[in-house]
Amino acid sequence: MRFYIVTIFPEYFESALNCGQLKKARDKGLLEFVWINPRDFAKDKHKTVDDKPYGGGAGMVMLVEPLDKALTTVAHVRKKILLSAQGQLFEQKTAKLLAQEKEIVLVCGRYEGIDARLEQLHDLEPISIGDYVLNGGECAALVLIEAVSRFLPGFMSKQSSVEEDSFSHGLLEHPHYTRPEQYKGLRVPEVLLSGHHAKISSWRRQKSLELTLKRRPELLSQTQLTQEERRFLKQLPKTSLGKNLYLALLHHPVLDKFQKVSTTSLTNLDIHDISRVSATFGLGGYFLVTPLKDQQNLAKKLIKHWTVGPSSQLNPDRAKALAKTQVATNLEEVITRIEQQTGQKPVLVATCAREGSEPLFKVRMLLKKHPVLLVFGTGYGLAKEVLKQAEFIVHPIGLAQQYNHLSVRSAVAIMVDRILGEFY
Ligand code: 4H6
Repeated sequence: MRFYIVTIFPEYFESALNCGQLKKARDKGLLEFVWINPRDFAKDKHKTVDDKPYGGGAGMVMLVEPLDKALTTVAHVRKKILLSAQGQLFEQKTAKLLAQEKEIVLVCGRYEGIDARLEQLHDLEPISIGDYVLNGGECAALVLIEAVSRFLPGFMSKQSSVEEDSFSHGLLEHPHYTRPEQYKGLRVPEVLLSGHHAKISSWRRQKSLELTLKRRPELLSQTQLTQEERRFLKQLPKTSLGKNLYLALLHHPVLDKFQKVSTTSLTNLDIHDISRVSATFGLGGYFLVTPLKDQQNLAKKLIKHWTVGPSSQLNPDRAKALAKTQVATNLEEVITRIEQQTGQKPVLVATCAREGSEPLFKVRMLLKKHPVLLVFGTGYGLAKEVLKQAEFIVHPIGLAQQYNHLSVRSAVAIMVDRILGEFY
């Protein structure tokens, strides 16, 4: 495979491409590098390759002409890549794909950037190695070269190992051990000494799953897992954010259809279904909030019926769900009870079908450190005074639509899943 590297700093690559496996691959003729320096195509005697930006601003911009001329010398190459933070993300699968090419041109920008017309003159594919800014594309080009080269047949001493690496299965790699068997009292896991290949391979897969869940859970959603692997992940102890999340369903102060502050009645479906969401996600608690004594008594009677009454025997799942549902007179009482339970004042977060701008992700982040009380309104939504009391209001669900009349229990289920929902 041949890389053409367009750079004003060819010396940047010297040591990196003359070490270890890359050096070996070059010696074997597996890899070949050709440098093209835009400076060699500069017109003036000073070999200028940059100039001030039109429109003003700090720094300099790479001139289009030297780069255009440099690229014209490699016009026959199909794959031409511009290393740029504005590009598509470079991943293991990109590396594997690029390894199919015979020749690749890598364009490395410097200064503040490149005159945009270069991309109109040449078919360049912008690729980024990650969300950060570098002084130049050279370092990114090296990253790409190294990741791609590993896929070339004959590059790795043992070809199978590239397929066993992190990401090749969409998971993080399992830990490795070598001699001695014991170091400073730390032993190598027994299974690795057993010689039992099936057990070792199953242990490695499990470690790989564990590590991925802990550090990069989003990778699990893009990976094909077997039933057994899913079962394994399910039984792992959870870093349970759920127990820090509390729900309150407010029946006062809420708005009526004339935007007047009023009080609504309890709804049996909301009591049951939100309790079931609360149990399913292992939440800290669910509070039914109403100032009306007879409504409170009704709720308590209903909860008792399902948790200790005759139905608790017949329907133990429902008993479990309703066991965590409590009745409170107002929001202040809910806050006090959460404070008693956790030793911390909960962060109050409001929900509203009409306004609110904060992403639910913010709630997930908060849960790592604080209990959060997510407040839902009934009727035509929470009264202004409650919205004002809240730290922030989360973004309503389904905002693209004009129609926004989800039942509160549907909104609860969707929001809780978006906050805590597992990726896999
Ligand atoms: C092209 C255009 C790649 C290349 C502008 C390159 C990050 C990545 C560069 C620039 C890169 C990446 C010059 C803009 C320096 C900022 C070189 N940065 N820049 N993430 N920089 O892959 O100023």
